[in-house]
Amino acid sequence: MNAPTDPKHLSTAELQALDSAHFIHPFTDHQGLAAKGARVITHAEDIYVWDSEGKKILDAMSGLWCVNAGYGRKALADAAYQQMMKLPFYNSFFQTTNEPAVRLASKLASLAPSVDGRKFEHVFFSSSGSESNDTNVRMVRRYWDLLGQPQRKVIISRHNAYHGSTMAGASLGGMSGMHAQGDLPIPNIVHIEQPYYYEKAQPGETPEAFGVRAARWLEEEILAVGPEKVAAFIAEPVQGAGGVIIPPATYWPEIQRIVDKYGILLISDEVICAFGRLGHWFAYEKFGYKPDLITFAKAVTSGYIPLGGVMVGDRVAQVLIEKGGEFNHGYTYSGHPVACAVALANLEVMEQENLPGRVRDDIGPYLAQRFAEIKEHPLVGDAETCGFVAGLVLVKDKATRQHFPEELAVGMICRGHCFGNGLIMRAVGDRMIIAPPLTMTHAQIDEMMGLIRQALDLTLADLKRLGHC
Ligand code: PXG
Repeated sequence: MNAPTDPKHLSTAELQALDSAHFIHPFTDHQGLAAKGARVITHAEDIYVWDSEGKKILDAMSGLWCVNAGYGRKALADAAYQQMMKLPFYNSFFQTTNEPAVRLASKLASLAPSVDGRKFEHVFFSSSGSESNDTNVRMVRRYWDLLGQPQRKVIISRHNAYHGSTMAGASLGGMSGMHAQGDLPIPNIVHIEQPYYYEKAQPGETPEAFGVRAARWLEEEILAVGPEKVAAFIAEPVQGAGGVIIPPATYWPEIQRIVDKYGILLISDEVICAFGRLGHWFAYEKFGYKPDLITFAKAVTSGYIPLGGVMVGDRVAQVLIEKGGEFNHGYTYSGHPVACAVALANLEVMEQENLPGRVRDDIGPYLAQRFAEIKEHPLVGDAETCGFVAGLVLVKDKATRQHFPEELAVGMICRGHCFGNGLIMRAVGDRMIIAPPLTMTHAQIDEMMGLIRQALDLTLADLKRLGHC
């Protein structure tokens, strides 16, 4: 496209034309998007974003599971500005360090509680969740090599898990659509079924019984692979991008029993679930299990600047540090001073406003109560929350749990009505999901629930018109 006449003032149409001419978006059908033009988001405040046409939208997805402290936080912008003026960048290779990275590592260590004497005193920094999970694969393999068990290479994950989009991240993830493009997974990564009670339980099976049965799929897989070859199990505490799949209470304790029995490492991918999302700084606290490695990213800075990393538990840290010598792994931006300064400011805001505690004791229970009400809607088969994430499933028949035909893409119909009404809610197949900022008031939760109900009513009206209800 020709350069715009006034490059300082681009209209929506000009931005959309430049966008489709030059910007390849993640997970996007480029031609399809070019035909209609991308929505241009221009600014944000509190829990709302605005598009270039002036439309105000309630962002019930916190950007992309990131903006836990809400938009418009001056303290975070100030921290970035001051750090950029003082030291915008220096690397942490070659025996150097910087103050924000040191302070952040020690802050994160202080926020991660020890379980049964197992501590998290070390942090490895990256810039994203995907990179962090690549680091996990490297670290896990290094750990077993150093212990003289190099045959332990296999990492077990779950179908429909999301662990990122790099070669290792997408391989650890269990998204068949991603595996189909690019000859994935890479070797030595296998997947078991997810603990999705609504879909996978047998008739009459209680959530408690299902939770134990689902966890035992891990034991079956360990035995099938050969226990001496298994290096680690990786899982999200609550599956996020897979549709907010909340495991029954019995699932994690049984997983812990199994990983302990076979001595394999446990990786808790908390890219979505950490930093208050489930009412705790880290999600393993909520479920009471004992990970060896914890992946984090997104809300560590509330998404204001890219930062990720791995909390390295004692078990792995001791081997890497005491036996390891040089670990030939790291990123240019590991311990980036500006990103770390923003993370420190973000964690301070979260602490001052007690956002994890608010989720646990106040807005989490309130959201649960409001979501329970939405279960009565004729389209909603099930609706559940965990802390400040929530999901509901759209069904044709509540009694038989019958789904709508896949080609109808009912989730996309509902998502369209959400956008139309000024609400950002994600559709994952037939599941509609939210992960709003942790700053929401009760009144804002009510506003959001009103918009969700409106979108469900409009979806139902469409389905009736199309003869599906
Ligand atoms: N692990 C988990 C659990 C995630 O949710 C990643 C790793 C990868 O993080 P990066 O920073 O590399 O993207 C994620 C990311 C969605 C969606 O559609 C979710 C994510 C990313 C993009 C889209 O819900 N989660």
